[in-house]
Amino acid sequence: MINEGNDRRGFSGYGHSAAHPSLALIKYWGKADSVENLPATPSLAVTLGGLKTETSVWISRSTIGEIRADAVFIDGVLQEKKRFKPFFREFRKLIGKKMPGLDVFSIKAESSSDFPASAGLASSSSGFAALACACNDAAGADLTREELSALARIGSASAARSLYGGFTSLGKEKKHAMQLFNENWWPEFRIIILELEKGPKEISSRQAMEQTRLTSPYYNAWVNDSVVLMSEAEAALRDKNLEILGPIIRKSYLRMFATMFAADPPVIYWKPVSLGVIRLCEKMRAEGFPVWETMDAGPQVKIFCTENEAGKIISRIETEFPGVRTRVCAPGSAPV
Ligand code: 2P0
Repeated sequence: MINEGNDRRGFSGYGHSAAHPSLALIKYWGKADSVENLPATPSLAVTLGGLKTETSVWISRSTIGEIRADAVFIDGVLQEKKRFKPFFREFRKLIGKKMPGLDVFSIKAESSSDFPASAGLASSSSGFAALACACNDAAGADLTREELSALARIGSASAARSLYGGFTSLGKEKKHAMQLFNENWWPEFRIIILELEKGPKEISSRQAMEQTRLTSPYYNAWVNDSVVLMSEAEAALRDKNLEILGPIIRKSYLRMFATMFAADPPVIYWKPVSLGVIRLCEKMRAEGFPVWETMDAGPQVKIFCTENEAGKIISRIETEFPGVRTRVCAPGSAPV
């Protein structure tokens, strides 16, 4: 919200947004362009209704010649500027085009999530989506959803998908994501998030992706194959058929990790407990439960199932892995 009305050079504003993270069914792993942050693979994801990041942004005027640094705090801790620089540069470019004369300002953001950050729970997706929306709100810029999605992508490619509710896709080398189906389209679809380890990941997904791209002999095969998996998954999702979608989800995450394991040095996010849960999912499938797991850049495991099965699956996990925190999510909405 702009507080100082017509005097564009004297403007200041406050904005707020809450966004849900985006969990990939078909994985993005690898960049086609690391400056523009364009994905080398297409991805298909669900927005997670049960988890959220809230962000407040304050924009304040700088007089010509005065330099005020931008600052981002996550849970009260000042973040490294480098991570946010390209995002803020892009935001200023957009504002400069839409609202000439409004490009000299500094930005302060405060963000917190109701789930652990940098632990493979997609906090950068909800983080940059909420930051894009809160910046837009603070500047009163009326950026379109596509512009916001492309802006969030500069921060983190998965964040482009968090701008939409329900089931989303981000095409190979595309600038913004799109919604495939909204959050009410498959109301029985559930995602169980297992918090197996709390600490931050040992290697950032950005660094791990680059290491994989540069050194894994399987990287090109992964990129080519992901296009095939994407079209198969879109068709299964359209039919709301978990029996067909599940095995495709499984291929996507296992093939992503196969390329990482083959990197030099290898990238290994898995912990013994992660494999334990994967084995339990196999066992439950053999017993006839439609449960399909996935993993991301961290040791946590996420399980896809339907509403009817969620309770039984959780009690089984609690019996075999006491102390593991579980959260059940339904498809979530776009940022507010
Ligand atoms: C995804 N992941 O599709 C994949 C699957 C992790 C595994 O997107 O470098 O934080 O900021 O664009 O989006 C995590 O990577 O990476 C991710 P950047 P991002 O959700």
